[in-house]
Amino acid sequence: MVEPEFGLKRPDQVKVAPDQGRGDRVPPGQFLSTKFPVLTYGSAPDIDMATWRIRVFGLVEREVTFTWKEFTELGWTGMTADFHCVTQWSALDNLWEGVTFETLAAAAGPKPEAKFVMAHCFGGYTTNLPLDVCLSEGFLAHKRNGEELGKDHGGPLRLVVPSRYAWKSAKWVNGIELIAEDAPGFWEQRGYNNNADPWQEERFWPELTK
Ligand SMILES: Nc1nc2c(c(=O)[nH]1)N[C@H]1C(S)=C(S)[C@@H](COP(=O)(O)O)O[C@H]1N2
Ligand SMILES: [Mo]
Repeated sequence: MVEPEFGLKRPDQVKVAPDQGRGDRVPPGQFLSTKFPVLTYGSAPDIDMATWRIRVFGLVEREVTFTWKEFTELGWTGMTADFHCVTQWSALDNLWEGVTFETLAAAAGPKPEAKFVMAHCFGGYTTNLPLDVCLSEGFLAHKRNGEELGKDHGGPLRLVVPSRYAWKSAKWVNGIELIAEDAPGFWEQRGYNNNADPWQEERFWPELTK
């Protein structure tokens, strides 16, 4: 695998996710975990780096598809962020390494009508997010705390969206689709809350939460 040349030596090279500035860092109903459990529906896909691609498509000025090498050359950086799983564990201060969503999106040029994102993954998983959320804090991560994600945590590349429950942090991401109207992804079609804000405990559809 191509190792991008990037040493996280200067703190100003690392983006800080918006939630990091909060006084209280653990959302209601969550407990702190020092572990990083694996949560996958089904099994982890087998991915061949030689044929790996990521595509940005939909409401864009120019559809783009990158090989792994091309992707690593887009602008390698870091982001520190907390991670909140709907099964109630939170892992704070993760250092993610990869490319910001903003950088990836800029390569394709979102059209003004683009308001939402559908993330697509190897294996067929999908999740939906507002485009403005993705642009401000979305991150395409290859490493966590200095280590490659590995097969179970979404390697070689996963989306990370710190301000939403972790099912929105799509593993094995291979497509970013920009759309005008919101549409539910895999878990959002199956009873998970569309917005998924951990600070509001938006875990499941309101009627299922009560
Ligand atoms: N492609 C894909 N992405 C996924 C999932 C999945 O099943 N498939 N599970 C989601 C859920 S429910 C959670 S909580 C997080 C867990 O990430 P982790 O296994 O790295 O802890 O990944 C999310 N991303
Ligand atoms: Mo989850």
